Amino acid sequence: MTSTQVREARIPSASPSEFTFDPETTALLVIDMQRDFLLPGGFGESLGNDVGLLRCVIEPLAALVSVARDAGIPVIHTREGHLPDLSDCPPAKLRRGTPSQRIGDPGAFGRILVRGEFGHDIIDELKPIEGETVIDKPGKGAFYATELSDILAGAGITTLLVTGVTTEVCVHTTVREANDRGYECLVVTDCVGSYFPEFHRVGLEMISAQGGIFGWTAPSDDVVSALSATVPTSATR
Ligand code: TIU
Repeated sequence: MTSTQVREARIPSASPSEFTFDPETTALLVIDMQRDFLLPGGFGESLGNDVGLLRCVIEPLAALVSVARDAGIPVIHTREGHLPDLSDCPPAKLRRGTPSQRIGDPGAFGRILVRGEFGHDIIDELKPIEGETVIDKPGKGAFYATELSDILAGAGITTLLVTGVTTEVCVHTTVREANDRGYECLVVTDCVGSYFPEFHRVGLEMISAQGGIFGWTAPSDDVVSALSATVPTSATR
């Protein structure tokens, strides 16, 4: 056994209770901040959604990403989408949605949710920087049919700060997957968004209910404060 210094970050205000984490074993997950979901005139808006409800996430999330980069916390981005021949899209998923606006159909920003198309890529404000991992996922969860587990294990990551869109769909599915795999998850409340304010509110409540059944929640200001006030503590490993 060797004694090492652990930097402990604390968020006393987290729900349902104080959340502590070691920045050395933490990653920031940025889920599906893609043009198809967020740009005015895009796929999300064409389905009748108000993209403003998602776009309010951009500013606090960009700030959090910047702080994470400065703190040396890996930033991992995901994109929901499919191969051009849609061979990785189950027929059941393909059949969902409005008949004129399905995955693979032409949209304002290229074929909807198809890899390589303009609309499939991440918005300019949150563009990954060189060296950051981008996970292309065919499902709502970031673990299903992706290399995410291997990447996290390889980097010794045990805690995830989870952000992105949408709260009740891809964020929730990913947090549930992560929880079952043994990760500690904190969902950053103003850095996740939904087209449905009620789903957003209840979705966040569901994460931390029952003593943190899936994880913790806290606003980005508190995460940023915790990171800037990390204190080294002695630990035996
Ligand atoms: N990324 C993600 O959440 N994909 C979705 O399809 N979300 C919806 O809310 N539709």
